[in-house]
Amino acid sequence: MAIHVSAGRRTLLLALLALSLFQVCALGESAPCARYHAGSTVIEPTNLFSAGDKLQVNFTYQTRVDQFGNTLYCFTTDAGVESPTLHVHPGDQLIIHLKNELPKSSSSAAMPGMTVTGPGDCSSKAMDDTSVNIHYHGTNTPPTCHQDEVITTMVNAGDSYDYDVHFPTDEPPGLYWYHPHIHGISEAAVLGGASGAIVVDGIENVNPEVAGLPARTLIIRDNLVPGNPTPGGAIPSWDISLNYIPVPYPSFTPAVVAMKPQQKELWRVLNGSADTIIDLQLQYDNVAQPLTVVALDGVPTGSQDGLRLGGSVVTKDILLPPASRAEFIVTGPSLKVKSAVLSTLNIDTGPDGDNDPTRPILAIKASNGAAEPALRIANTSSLPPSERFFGLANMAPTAHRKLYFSEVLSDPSDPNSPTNFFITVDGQTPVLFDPSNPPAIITTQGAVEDWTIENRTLENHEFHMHQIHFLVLEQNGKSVDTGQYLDTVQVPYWSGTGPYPSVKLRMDFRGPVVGDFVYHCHILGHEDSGMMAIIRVLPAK
Ligand SMILES: [Cu+2]
Repeated sequence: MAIHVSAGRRTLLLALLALSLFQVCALGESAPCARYHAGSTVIEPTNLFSAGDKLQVNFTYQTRVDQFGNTLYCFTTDAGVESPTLHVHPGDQLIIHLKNELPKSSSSAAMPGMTVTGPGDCSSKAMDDTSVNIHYHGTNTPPTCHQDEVITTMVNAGDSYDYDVHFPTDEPPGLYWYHPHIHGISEAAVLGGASGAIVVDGIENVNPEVAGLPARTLIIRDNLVPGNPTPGGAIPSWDISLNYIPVPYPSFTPAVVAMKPQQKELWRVLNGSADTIIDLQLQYDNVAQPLTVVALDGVPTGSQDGLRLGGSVVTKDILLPPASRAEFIVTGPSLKVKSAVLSTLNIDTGPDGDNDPTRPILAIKASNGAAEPALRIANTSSLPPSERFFGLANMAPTAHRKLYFSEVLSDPSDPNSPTNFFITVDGQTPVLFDPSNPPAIITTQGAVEDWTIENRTLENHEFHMHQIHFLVLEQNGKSVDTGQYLDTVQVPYWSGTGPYPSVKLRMDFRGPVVGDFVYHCHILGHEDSGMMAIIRVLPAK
């Protein structure tokens, strides 16, 4: 059949062809799992918004090996959009139709013995190295089948699975994220890049300081360093990227963003790394700039315990353990600033820890003609939402527990044998995570518990609790009165002598969440090696 194209349409087609060629040129390698060249200008993830209390999206899970030999993974929509930012409101449903399009597994189970069986399973599957599921990190959604359940849900190559995740009406507005959570291969999936942001909209109603600001979503991920050089000095344990723009060793060429001079913007930064700890600092001509923090781990700062309006916190660096999020207001550089760089500062991870050195992430170019980000925060439109943590700080805890991180060589006589990683309730026998393990902790809905988490190892660990946030009460036995709620917190390494470093956390089980879910170290290499356990919350009588 002949196709007749009018002159006007021909011009349009040529323009579209030129645009697609430009897009291909901007990409280091293209679909699936597109990645950009080092030094590229930041492109925001596509924003998808809920309508009529629902956001519905189709995700395919795909993979390829890049030119460096790294295995990439990605969630892609029907329109070919990779890792979109999913915007919902409190009370919304997030519906994801997931199709696993990985090639069928050619190997046996990635974790022999990890076959999930028994009543209550969300999918009666044997795990293999293609298995995937989705964790809705930080959200206070139910840990039940087809929602935020990660112990038994596995979707293998060729299979489909429908998520229908119900956000509570009192979900704090802020930044959350999604990523695969299959025990044994979670690190590989997240290093591969299969992650994206979830935004619960409405932060302007809690902290009016952000109302009307242009906003950016910036996602830091990590990946294997090509060539596998031995970490140390300037050689990081992992390379990092920003919105899929690599910041590779040894050049550490940062990604680039253009801003109007001295423009105020809200930056939502997710440390979506599998293993890398980040300490953000913004420097203009080598001088650290104030960062006005408005939310951490999805919870507006200063909004707790009856103070329903949030309060900003000004700081000059922000520690972001893997999985953590910070939302802060940045004032762009003036035209006189010669060097404006967002960096991560060196992390002291301990004698057994990774090497997470200082390196730049993002260079800001001030320009009067700079385009504004696609997203702008709404103006304050309604009253602050109900406060899910109301009164928690002043409640009497119903239980105290002590847990600890530990590491043991799998063959104590062989220093080169793999390390087993444990998180254990003090008094119990350390056991590696297995989905068929019984719950290590059983509690009841309505409980308010104080947990002390000790680090008895020579490297940092990052305690993450699914389903609920916690209030940080103490660090190393000394009270901290920031009043901040988090879902992930760093427990620094033990030096080998003296008391174990610790944090004391107040767990809030007063909400609707019941069922089995997990807590673990969010350095995913540690989690995959056993550092995870199950808690069961029984319904209130
Ligand atoms: Cu750890």
